[in-house]
Amino acid sequence: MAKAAARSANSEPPISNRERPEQPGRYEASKEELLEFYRQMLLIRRFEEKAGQLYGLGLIGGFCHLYIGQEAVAVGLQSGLEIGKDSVITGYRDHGHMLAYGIDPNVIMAELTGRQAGISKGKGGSMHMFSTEHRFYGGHGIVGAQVSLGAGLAFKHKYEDDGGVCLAYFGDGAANQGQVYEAFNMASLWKLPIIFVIENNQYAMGTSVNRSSAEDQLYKRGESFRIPGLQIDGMDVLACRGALEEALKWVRGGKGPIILEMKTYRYRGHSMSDPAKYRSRDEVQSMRDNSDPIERVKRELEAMGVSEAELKPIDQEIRKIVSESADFAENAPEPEPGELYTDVLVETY
Ligand SMILES: Cc1ncc(C[n+]2csc(CCOP(=O)(O)OP(=O)(O)O)c2C)c(N)n1
Ligand SMILES: [Mg+2]
Repeated sequence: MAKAAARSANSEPPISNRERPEQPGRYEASKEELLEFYRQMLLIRRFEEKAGQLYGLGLIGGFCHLYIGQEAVAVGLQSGLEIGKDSVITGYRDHGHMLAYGIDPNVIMAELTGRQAGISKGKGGSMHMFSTEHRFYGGHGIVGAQVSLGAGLAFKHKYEDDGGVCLAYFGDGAANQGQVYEAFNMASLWKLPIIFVIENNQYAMGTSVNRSSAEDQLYKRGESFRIPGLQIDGMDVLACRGALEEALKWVRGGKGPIILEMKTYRYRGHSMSDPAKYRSRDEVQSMRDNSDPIERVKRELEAMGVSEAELKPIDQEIRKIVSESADFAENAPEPEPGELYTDVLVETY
């Protein structure tokens, strides 16, 4: 009986005996690559700071969730994808992921200020940005929904045999949502090419992962579905990229889905309206002082012989790009009233 119970229903060996991905090492970046990672992370940091300012000035309406602190995750992971072949989908904290994919900061900022030139014609705002050209499928406000949609994108990759992989991001809070596990089941059963990325920034809106999760080691959440998981330092861009390489090997090798739990931290509130009563200032300051992903890359660059003076032009270039994006977003016209009637799905079901 015990023997029979140990056998898998689909005749594959029990999970304990199965092949597992290796714990990935840090990616060995060239100086040029590391400089590019630095540039991209700094762009996200400065862009988000500016978005925070514009929000404070009343130029951005609705919700706005900043990515400050988490930059290494999007940059490290997406630097290893093939734009236009692989697909990406995420939740509402999406500006950083778009920037990491090289999407024009002007059209992202213009979307934030609700202008016609915005990437969703000013009608999506912070949480609903898409670039089908990049196969970037949002930007979703419903917690966890992007996981099921991501499974759908992965199904399409498999169905069309296009060699692509879907990278589906979600948070530690979303990891407790039911539909996530329905998606896990199907993705594993059909061996879909999908990397489930849990951005564990330690908090949902105001609840810490330990308070809300019976199993807070989120990389283990796929065990019941035969999806292996890896826990990664999400404050280290090279660890993130190393993880992506291992995950791609697994998924492109036809072995089905994999989970990457990225241990990261958000410095700012959940959204721009967050009373921040659930954690101390000291905790945030300590993360900023000891684990900042950008400072870390700076130190690595220094070790490679790149001086502070060599980084200055990059900092200046980024400030210019961000300030131009804000000017563009402030001065671009709002959508015409007629736009209320376009891009609206009206059908009878
Ligand atoms: C289905 C659903 N339930 C609740 C909410 C409200 N809500 C928005 S964000 C959030 C917390 C999600 O936290 P997490 O998944 O950790 O993502 P993070 O904000 O940390 O990136 C909640 C509960 C929602 N948008 N959708
Ligand atoms: Mg979270």
